[in-house]
Amino acid sequence: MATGQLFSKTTQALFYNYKQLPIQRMLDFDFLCGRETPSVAGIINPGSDGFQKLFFGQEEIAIPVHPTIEAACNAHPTADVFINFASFRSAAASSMSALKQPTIRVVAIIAEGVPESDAKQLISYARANNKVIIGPATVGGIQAGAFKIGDTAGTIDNITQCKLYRPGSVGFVSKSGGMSNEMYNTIARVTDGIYEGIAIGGDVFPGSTLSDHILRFNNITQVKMMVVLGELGGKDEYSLVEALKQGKVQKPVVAWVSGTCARLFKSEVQFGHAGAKSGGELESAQAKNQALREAGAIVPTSYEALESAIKETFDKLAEEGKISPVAEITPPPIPEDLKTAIKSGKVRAPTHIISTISDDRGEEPCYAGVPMSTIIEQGYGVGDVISLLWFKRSLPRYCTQFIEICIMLCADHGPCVSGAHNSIVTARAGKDLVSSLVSGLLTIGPRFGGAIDDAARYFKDACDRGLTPYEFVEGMKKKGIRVPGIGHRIKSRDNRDKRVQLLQKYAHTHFPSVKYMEYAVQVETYTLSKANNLVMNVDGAIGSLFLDLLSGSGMFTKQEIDEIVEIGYLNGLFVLARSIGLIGHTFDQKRLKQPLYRHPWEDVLYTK
Ligand code: Q5B
Repeated sequence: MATGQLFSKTTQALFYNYKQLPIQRMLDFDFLCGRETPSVAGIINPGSDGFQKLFFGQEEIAIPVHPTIEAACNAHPTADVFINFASFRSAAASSMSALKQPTIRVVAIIAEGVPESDAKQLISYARANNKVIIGPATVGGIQAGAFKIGDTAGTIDNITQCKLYRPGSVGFVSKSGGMSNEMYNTIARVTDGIYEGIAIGGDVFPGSTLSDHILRFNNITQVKMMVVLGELGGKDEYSLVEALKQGKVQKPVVAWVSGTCARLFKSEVQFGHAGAKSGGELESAQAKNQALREAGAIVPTSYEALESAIKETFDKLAEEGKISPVAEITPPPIPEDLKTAIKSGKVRAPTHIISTISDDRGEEPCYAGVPMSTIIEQGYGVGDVISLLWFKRSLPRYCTQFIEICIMLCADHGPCVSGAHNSIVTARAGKDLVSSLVSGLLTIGPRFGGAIDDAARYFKDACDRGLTPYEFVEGMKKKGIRVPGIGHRIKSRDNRDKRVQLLQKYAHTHFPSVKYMEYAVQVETYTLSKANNLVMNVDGAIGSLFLDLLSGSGMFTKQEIDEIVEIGYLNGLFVLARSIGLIGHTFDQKRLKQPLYRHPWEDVLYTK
């Protein structure tokens, strides 16, 4: 790299602490400048690794994420700039660790409020080891057309307006980051633009000083003139005064120290930056402006006159032929983010998902339009929530209570049924809760617990068509289909399923009509004439009674009932209910510290 240069068009940085916006702004700047490689080589996000997807022009790129500074430096040995977005609490430690890496040459510290004692240690280490610190309390810096630190120069629109996508002839250094944005604009208006701009930060002890950068600019051939924006407080400007007096700076320097208004206040005023307070006459803006003027800098009489001073200096250099006109280029347009384009109404994009049951975008989630606070304040139960999320409406209390009864009655049926057995075996194999639960749920189907929908379908069809139980059952037999909702492994005519009886009793008391359930009872009477265990089971009771709920409540149209039966909502009741029991069995096995289950040989018929 040429003498004095901090950056070039191939400089790459490591970015400490993942901050999507400033990194994306750096990459957008790269694209604007026609860089071939992204200026961010890697991200350090303490404790995590992987990749972060960002845009480089229109292309998405994956930037590696590293858990430590050392790992990032090892992985990217040519990245020599460290951009530190750590908080003021950890900025000093991480900056010191970066300075100690042999590959790191420049460290930019963005955080404001870094303890002064820490800043002093960083400065002395950097000076002793020939490294450069920009900051703390800085926005960073920019080499036009080449490399930019974080948020320097703001939005892409501002960067384009200030022509920062290509180098000009002015070296600029200021204390304030905010004012540097303003000055990029001013300089672009009256000169051929910035070559390099640095904000050293407003702390009392900046990592590098105004004169450090002016002396550096003096050695950069492309820089033809310098602009300095100091501020009241501290003595930093005096080192520049010394350098000017000693003849170390050969190029014109236009300077202004802001804060001349401080004298209008009766007492000492602390301006925005930690270092921006006049500690005495020597540190006043007036004294520093005067000293700079006397040392040979071009110092206007007011901030307003700064722009013309810069213009006059530039025009003079141009007249003398010391500045040749910069070839103007049109930078490529940065593709707009979809979100921004949608917001501005420029484009529309199709959605990929449609949802009608809940919405979490507002102040509180809503189930079918009912806010969570209403659900709680008005004492809704699980049955009401199921009504809202499954049926998209509030059902009368007798219906939601029926739903809750179904859930309670089907929550468990002992450890020997298929689902519980599977969950128990899975839990004993050392699997986690979700695996154990799911292995039990997977047994729910046409034989076990999952016959509710089919029971509703077949009972509805047969009842609506006016088939006699004989015609219905024998018709099913001819087709080789077992009547869903009929039959049980342990229940029988003399050992009825209590759950079925409880459901029937509830419906008789609360439902306006139990037409489908009565039809199912007639079917059961017929099947019991064939075999003792062909009783109505819990699936049959829920299936037939839910048909009565749907048609008797007056809350559903005929079409909606057909759709519910066709889609098959009702097995959901068994799945939901039995999850409670399967979770219980899983916890039970784990609590009992049960070992791996192995089925006994004696219980298997080995045959050929
Ligand atoms: N046969 C449930 O059968 C079971 C017949 C039938 C006409 C029928 C069987 C069945 C329909 C599906 C159903 C839900 C497999 C059950 C549940 C939850 C549970 C479970 C728990 C809980 C039982 C003997 C003879 C054969 C068959 C005939 C049987 N069922 N005919 N329609 N429905 N039902 N499932 O005892 O001439 O000898 O060939 O599939 O509703 O899952 O507690 O355990 O809460 O966890 O194994 O309550 O009924 O009888 O298969 O030996 O058949 O009866 O055709 O006739 P079994 P099988 P044949 S509730």
